[in-house]
Amino acid sequence: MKKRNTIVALLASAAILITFACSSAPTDLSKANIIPKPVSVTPAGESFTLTHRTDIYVNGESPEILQIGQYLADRLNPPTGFGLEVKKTKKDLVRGKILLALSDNDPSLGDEGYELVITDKSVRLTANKPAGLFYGVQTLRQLLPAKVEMATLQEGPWEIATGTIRDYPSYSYRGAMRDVARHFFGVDDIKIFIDQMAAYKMNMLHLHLSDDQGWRIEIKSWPNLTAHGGRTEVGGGEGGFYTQEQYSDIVRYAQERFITVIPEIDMPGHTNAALASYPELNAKGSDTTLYTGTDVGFSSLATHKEITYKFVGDVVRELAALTPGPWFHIGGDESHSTSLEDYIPFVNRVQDTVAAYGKHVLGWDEIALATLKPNTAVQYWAKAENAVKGVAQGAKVLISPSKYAYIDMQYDSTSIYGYNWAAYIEVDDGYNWDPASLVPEIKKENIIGIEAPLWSETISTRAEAEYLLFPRLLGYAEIGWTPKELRSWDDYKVRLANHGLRMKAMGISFYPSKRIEWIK
Ligand code: NGO
Repeated sequence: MKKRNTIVALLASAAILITFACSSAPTDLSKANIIPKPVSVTPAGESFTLTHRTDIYVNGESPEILQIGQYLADRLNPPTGFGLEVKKTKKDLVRGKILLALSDNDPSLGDEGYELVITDKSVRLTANKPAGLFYGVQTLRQLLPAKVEMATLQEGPWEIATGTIRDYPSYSYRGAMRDVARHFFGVDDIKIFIDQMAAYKMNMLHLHLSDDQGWRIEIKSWPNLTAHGGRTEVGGGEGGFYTQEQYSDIVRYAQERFITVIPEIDMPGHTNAALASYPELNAKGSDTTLYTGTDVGFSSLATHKEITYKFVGDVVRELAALTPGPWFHIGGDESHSTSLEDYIPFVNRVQDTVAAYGKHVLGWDEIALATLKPNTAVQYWAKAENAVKGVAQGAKVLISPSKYAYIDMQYDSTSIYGYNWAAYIEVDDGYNWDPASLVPEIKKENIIGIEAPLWSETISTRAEAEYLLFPRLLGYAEIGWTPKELRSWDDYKVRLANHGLRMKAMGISFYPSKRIEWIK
């Protein structure tokens, strides 16, 4: 029996040797197709092989570091079948293993940067803060073959080119917005999206939680908002909403992936769902009719009534208490049914309310017509002159120009979903621009970052959302992370072509743009 086992083992080793001999291990780290492109990559010309012995060691006191180690193990174990374990160590290097270590002696990496040193014997990932380790882990994933993204057992070998990557982001706000008001998307869809964002080092998820067509977050002191206002959506479907527990679950899931959730309650316009749920919030009338069309600009909270401010105060209080991040988005766009004389004092007062509950205000660029409080930031989507007014008041700008960054814009005239009122945005159009070169008065130091909003009038399923989101989201992730000098379409399109297989392995239904020579 023993002899037979030995023969079996010998045959297995021979098979492994043959597999290794046939595969050409990657040895040039500079050829790795990493998105977003790292700040610096220094190849060392050899390769490292991940095996069942490559356990993950963590060195650092932060509770998050174990969690990041486990996150990496959870990504690697299903496809490799290696059953890698996460172990604590006090050492700076562990031969033959992957080491994640916190050491705050590398100021140039900042709070989100990392250094990844790969030799033929070990992988060493260091960062000042847990977020940096998390991003380093994302890079490590991308250095492995695309099938590492599969949830089922795949054949190796699992090889990585050696060298050193030092990397940190250009902007601290790298975001995407999901409109769950026009069509509702459930917790599971949003969690999948959070994982997709995390893979590309994005860190801010803006949830557009209310609009004319639906109110999507439970507010305990105003229950009819969801009981009535959450019951439909564009086209008359059944709508839906998040309970506070579900919202907290999303926030937690995002936090574990270093993503901050920013809730938006759009006001004073885009409020039909609230007005229909509580008619006393209307200036006049008592209409309780829900709206399932796609017009904008027809609704307004009654800015002269005190009940409106009681309502806003309650909503902000409940939602701020569930939101650990610093931002609260008050919308403020397209208030065509509110006169400017009413709009300005409304926005001024709501900023105070948000500040009273400990949050900073974000708002669409129209809010710059009001008097901005310190820390209020303006999201530039339509009018440069509004954003410039914000800058003149000392506000920071979040860059989301509809012409370049609206993910609900169609790729071209053949696109099945999306709008084209701002532009057609093919994959190269979405990539080939720079946030700090759009408007002369808005310089890099005025900008907190970039956000790509996905409005959902024309989409209602995860696959439809992914068709618009991917592959463009990867380009927005790169614009937010990679310095302008290192970005070029010619280089990006090759890396993106390689990410087709990776997106496929992740189960993403992306739009196969003809401008990319996808690797099959
Ligand atoms: C606009 C409008 C939204 C629409 C979107 C459609 C802003 C800030 N307000 O963007 O209500 O859904 O366009 O592209």
